[in-house]
Amino acid sequence: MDVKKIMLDLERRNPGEKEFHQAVYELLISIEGIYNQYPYFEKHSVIERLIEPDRVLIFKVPWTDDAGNIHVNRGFRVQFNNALGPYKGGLRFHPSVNLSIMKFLAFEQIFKNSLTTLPLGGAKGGSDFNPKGKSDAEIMRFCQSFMLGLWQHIGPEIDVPAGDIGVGTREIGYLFGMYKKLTHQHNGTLTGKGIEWGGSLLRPEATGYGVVYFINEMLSTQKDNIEGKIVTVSGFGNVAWGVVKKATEMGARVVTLSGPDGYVYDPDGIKGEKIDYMLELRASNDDIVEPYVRRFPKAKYFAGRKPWEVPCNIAIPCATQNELDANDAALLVKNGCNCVCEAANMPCTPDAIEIFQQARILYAPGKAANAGGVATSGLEMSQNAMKLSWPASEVDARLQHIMQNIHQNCLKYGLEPDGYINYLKGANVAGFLKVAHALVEQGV
Ligand code: NDP
Ligand code: 2IT
Repeated sequence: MDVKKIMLDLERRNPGEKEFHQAVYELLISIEGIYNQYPYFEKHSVIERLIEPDRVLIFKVPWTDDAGNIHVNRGFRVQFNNALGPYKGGLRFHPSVNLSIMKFLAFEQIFKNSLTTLPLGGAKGGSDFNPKGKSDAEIMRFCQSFMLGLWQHIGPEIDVPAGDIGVGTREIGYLFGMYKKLTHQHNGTLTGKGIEWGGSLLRPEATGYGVVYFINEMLSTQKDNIEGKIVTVSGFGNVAWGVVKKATEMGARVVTLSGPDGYVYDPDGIKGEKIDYMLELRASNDDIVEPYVRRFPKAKYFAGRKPWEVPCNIAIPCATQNELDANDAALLVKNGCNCVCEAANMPCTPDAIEIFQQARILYAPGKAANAGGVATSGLEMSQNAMKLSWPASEVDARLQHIMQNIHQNCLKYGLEPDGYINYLKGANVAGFLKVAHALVEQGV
């Protein structure tokens, strides 16, 4: 495989899409070795076929605000690859959304979904709509208009969207309501639905729970576990909430949360009513964490700073891509952090990852560690198809099993001669091999 040539071609054909280039490059350098062992991948042009999305939908999303003003946003759905199953992946509503971010997320989703062992292809979508400060009625009208642009391209056997940044149960409800009106069908086209009308128990918690299960697996390779560990977390959204809930339940002390405004440090740990308060903070639509210190005055607020300066055993970035850079990584290592686990998608820059790996500390990429969210979406699809609903204990047992399995696969392909586990390589190789074989077997 000529990585340099592939990247030059990719950059020429997709100019300016820096997040997409970053995600492809990260995969290529991990799989180069194994790829070269299978000459038939080259013969079947597997890489060329893998880095070009099957389909990119871009559509206009006009909507009216409460004052009667008309706004126009842009909607996206990148259906990247369906070799393993129907397209599957979240929708992100955030002003930063653009084609590059959609493509990087959809591309990563292919390998993440492959790792879950469930029959799921890879996709992502969303809009540059900013939900901040919008009324409930405005969110509803936006979601309805978004669905008008998307409904003909999705379906339980075609493409099954879900939530991501800015899209939770409320938005999935409005999207589903419009889909139902347009198609006259009540089916499993979206996941993350309300529990009373087709959603799966534990889907809201699943991404965060899965991350903590994965961390425990990582620590078990050092005959250790999460109990008693000091944990720093960034973000304060859905994923951060699940992480804090499970890590605290398993005996860790989570001492930070963050927003785009700065971070809060709570030396007593974020537990009990503070975890419930996270949901209030998120629902306030202000998107700042500063109010936390007014409610819990023992905590301290650091405006404009990132939580990675706080000494910890485990760091879990839960906010957004490229939020943890080389300076942050060096500081974490210097302060004795032994485990960095990505709960967000691609939160660590390539330089930061290199620092973790050179320091030989535990580091896991999002596509392995946060796969519990989409895996539980897959379990929601199964329950919808069977028209029944599993108890929380059954969903949780399946989730734990899936996370253990992903960890095993990372070990299988990521163990290095000196005993260090390269989770990045392990996840990329394990995720890639299944998709690559399927592409070859299904023909051009
Ligand atoms: P949410 O919208 O619930 O929360 C994201 C939060 O992080 C927002 O409050 C956002 O604020 C904040 N944030 C954004 N940028 C920063 C930053 N630079 N520093 C600190 N906080 C920031 O989204 P989720 O919790 O669902 O998603 C978080 C991450 O997890 C994303 O990378 C997502 O792709 C990933 N993920 C989500 C899954 C899911 O099931 N929901 C599954 C797997 C991964 P603001 O809007 O003001 O920027
Ligand atoms: O990044 C992700 O894996 C998600 N946002 C969840 C996708 C899903 O289909 O549940």
